[in-house]
Amino acid sequence: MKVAEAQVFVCCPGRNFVTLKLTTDDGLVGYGDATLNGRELAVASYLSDHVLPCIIGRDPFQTEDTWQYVYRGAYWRKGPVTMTAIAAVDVALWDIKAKALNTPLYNLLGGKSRHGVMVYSHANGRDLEETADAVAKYIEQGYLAVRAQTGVPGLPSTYGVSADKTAYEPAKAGLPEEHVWSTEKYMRHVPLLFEKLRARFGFEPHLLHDAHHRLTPIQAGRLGKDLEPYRLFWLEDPTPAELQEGFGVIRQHTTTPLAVGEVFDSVWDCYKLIREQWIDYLRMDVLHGGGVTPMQKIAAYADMHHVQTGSHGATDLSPITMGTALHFDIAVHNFGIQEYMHFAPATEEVFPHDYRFEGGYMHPGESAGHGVGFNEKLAARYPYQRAYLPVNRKLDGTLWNW
Ligand code: CS2
Ligand code: MG
Repeated sequence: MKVAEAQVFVCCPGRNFVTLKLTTDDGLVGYGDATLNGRELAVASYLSDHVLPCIIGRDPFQTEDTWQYVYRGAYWRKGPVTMTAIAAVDVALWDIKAKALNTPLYNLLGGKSRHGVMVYSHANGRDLEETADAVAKYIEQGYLAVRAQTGVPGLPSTYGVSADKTAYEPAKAGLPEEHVWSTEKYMRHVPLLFEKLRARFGFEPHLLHDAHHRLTPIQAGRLGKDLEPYRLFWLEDPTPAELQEGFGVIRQHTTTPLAVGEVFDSVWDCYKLIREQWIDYLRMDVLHGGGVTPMQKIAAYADMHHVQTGSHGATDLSPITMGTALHFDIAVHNFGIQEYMHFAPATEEVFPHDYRFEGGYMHPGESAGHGVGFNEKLAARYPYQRAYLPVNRKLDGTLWNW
């Protein structure tokens, strides 16, 4: 069996996605996600112009050798564009391999280690009341875990909160929006949210929060300490992680569990965080983390250090990534939790899938492969629209982390 054809599709069913389709000489098809929010065309070109000519003719069963070939063979290693492209190839090959063996992908990753994949979804509101009502909605739907993000008095907008109570989608057509930020206002307000949520819902629901890279380590230590009475499942992206030692500072001040890694693309972004047990959950995923092949190894390294997985699963990772992640999640021993943001109806139509939500858990399907398809004809109706994530400035105009 050989890879005979490789095609890249860029479409915008609700938002932009980049999809790789590999077809073998005996007609088997594998799909990979190559979406990088705000830089989609860079990945499409990296694939089409540089990687895919080298994939034609390769044996799709050779996932390890192919991954090493496209990683080491490029000479220029790592980075979100490179690793997202590599992930698309890797996932498409795993999809083909599982289909060729007529088995769900999880059976090639160790088989089921649990009956379901616990997920969390996103509740947000412009004020504390609206946010608490949004959390209530997810709990009523059976979610065992909910992420809560709320507007901050005195700020016109903030991360994770939609302006019109629809699902939060940060990437907008046109040039980047400019948002305004105040760490002080934010840090005073967030503990009030979780005090209210615990008073209303008790301590049964898992509650999560995303600080979205906006604090310094000592500010994150302060916020983590202020949140301790509310027993968060995790405080995510408390500070940017280029300096991994910064998490050691946070760790000295709080026992609130820490999660980081959705922007990581290799183990070198987190090996100290894991080795020193400076984090509790690793947010890397099978898309921006380079595929199933590296994520199995990184998860095993994390497992040795009491670190669990907490895969990124925002709407800017396509259903192909969600489907593949669920196969990975149900098999990996040190699974923690899976993010699951609801896709737009148009996205669901373009990417038919067999995974399902039930009682707070997601379940990968039983069809061969990762269980997610791609409707090329329908996708063609949604042409790419350039979109950017916002940028963020402090009250004095300093460009800060969005
Ligand atoms: C967020 C993401 O889901 C999350 O935890 O951090 O939605 C992130 O903002 C987007 O993936 C950026 O494209
Ligand atoms: Mg996040």
